[in-house]
Amino acid sequence: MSFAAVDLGASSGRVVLGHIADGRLRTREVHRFGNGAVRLTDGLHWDAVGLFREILTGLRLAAPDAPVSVGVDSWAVDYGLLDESGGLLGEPFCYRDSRTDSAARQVVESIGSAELFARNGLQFLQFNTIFQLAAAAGGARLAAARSLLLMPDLMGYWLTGRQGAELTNASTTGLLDARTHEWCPELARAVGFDPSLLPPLHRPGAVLGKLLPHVTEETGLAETSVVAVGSHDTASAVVGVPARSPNFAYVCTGTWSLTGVELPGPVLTEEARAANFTNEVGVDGTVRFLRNIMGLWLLQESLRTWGLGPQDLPALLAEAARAEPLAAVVDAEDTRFFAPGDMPTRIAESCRETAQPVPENRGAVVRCVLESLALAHRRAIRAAAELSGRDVEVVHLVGGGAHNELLCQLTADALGAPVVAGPTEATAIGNLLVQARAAGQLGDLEQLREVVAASHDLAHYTPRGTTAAWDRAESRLFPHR
Ligand code: LFR
Repeated sequence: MSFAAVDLGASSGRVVLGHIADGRLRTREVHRFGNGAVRLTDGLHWDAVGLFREILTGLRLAAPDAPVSVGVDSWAVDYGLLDESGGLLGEPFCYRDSRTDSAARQVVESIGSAELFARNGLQFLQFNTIFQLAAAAGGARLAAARSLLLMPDLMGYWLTGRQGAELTNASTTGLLDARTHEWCPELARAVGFDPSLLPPLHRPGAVLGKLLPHVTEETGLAETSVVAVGSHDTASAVVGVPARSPNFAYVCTGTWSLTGVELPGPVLTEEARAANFTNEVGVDGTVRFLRNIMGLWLLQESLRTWGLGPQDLPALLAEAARAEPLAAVVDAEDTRFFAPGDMPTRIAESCRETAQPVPENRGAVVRCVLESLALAHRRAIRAAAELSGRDVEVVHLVGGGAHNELLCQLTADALGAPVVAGPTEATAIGNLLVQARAAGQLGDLEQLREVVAASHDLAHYTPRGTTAAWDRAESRLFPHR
């Protein structure tokens, strides 16, 4: 019995087939495609229709294996608005669009950050859906809208004709109650948004429905259902962490580094709010207590600034490995790095402001980026452990960064703790395993993770030396904390 995972990332998407055999998950990528935001006259957008076309292409390529189900995950918070006939009201905005710059602060000032955190449990990120809606309030599109669908739910709607909101992704909107996991109509109204536009919630594992006839015709898939997975990519990625005990932290790498621990319930203390931690809902009602760290976006945008591509990365990483250790580090949670643009210049500015030497060449910039990420991973993991009371014995680094040996080693060094790297495709794997379970093949999360551990070669990194140099680098960068 095979399953198809559609995993949409901010810089690429893929369709992956998987099936369970002898307690292992065998996967095969059938389609990979590029993705990226496009600037139009009114701001930064995603090409939602283009993404759907790529999904259809991927499903057509998957058809010979006749997957019993398809599950879709993507990055969080972004949405499409539908009119009363179900038509899309304009291309969805990308969360990096600057229209939320001031709207987010205004909402926090009017509701109060303590009140907001007490209700939705989220870290302040200026792009949370609630702030995007505040920025859109009063506009023509919202006035014409009859429903709001998050990106994977929009793709699910186009596949099946059914509208709904999958819970893990709904938890990133800022409109979900962190305790009851129900929509908060009062928060929606507070930002001028009509809560009746929010579709009914469903959980990972729910069957959404069969493919629409024209989708069947287009793809050649006849009996396939669409099944809800952890449709927030980070929720699926954490399912795909090969942890063997509860005492682990994770770093889900990609455009972002989502860094924290998995808990049975939210931590809604004042300390957690002040430390800007988030409580996102995971598969099986778990909570991801984490912070968003800028991640490999810093590297991707540096490459773009230099006119280089992914094929140039190995040479740059080799230069970075030879560069002077801990010459300069920047704060990888600093919002100056959020918008697309010239990262090497922003890094240089940050180094000057903190009285550190400016990296002199590309290898030194890459070294600075990776060490800054490693330091940010350490700070988030230590804070997560302290604020939640969870012991952390091992750090699992999953996603695209697991290929980056220098990043993995530096993370182990900074923390003085072992790092287990892999799988790189944790998100697609988590997506597939939840579908396999919906088909009756697997049990609890622990069992899902046993399958991951049994199916993938993992790389183990042990810390080199003491953390003294990292302690010095941290106090140089954050002298008052
Ligand atoms: C990772 C991710 C993060 C979310 C960010 C924006 O791909 O989903 O979890 O904070 O993208 O949606």
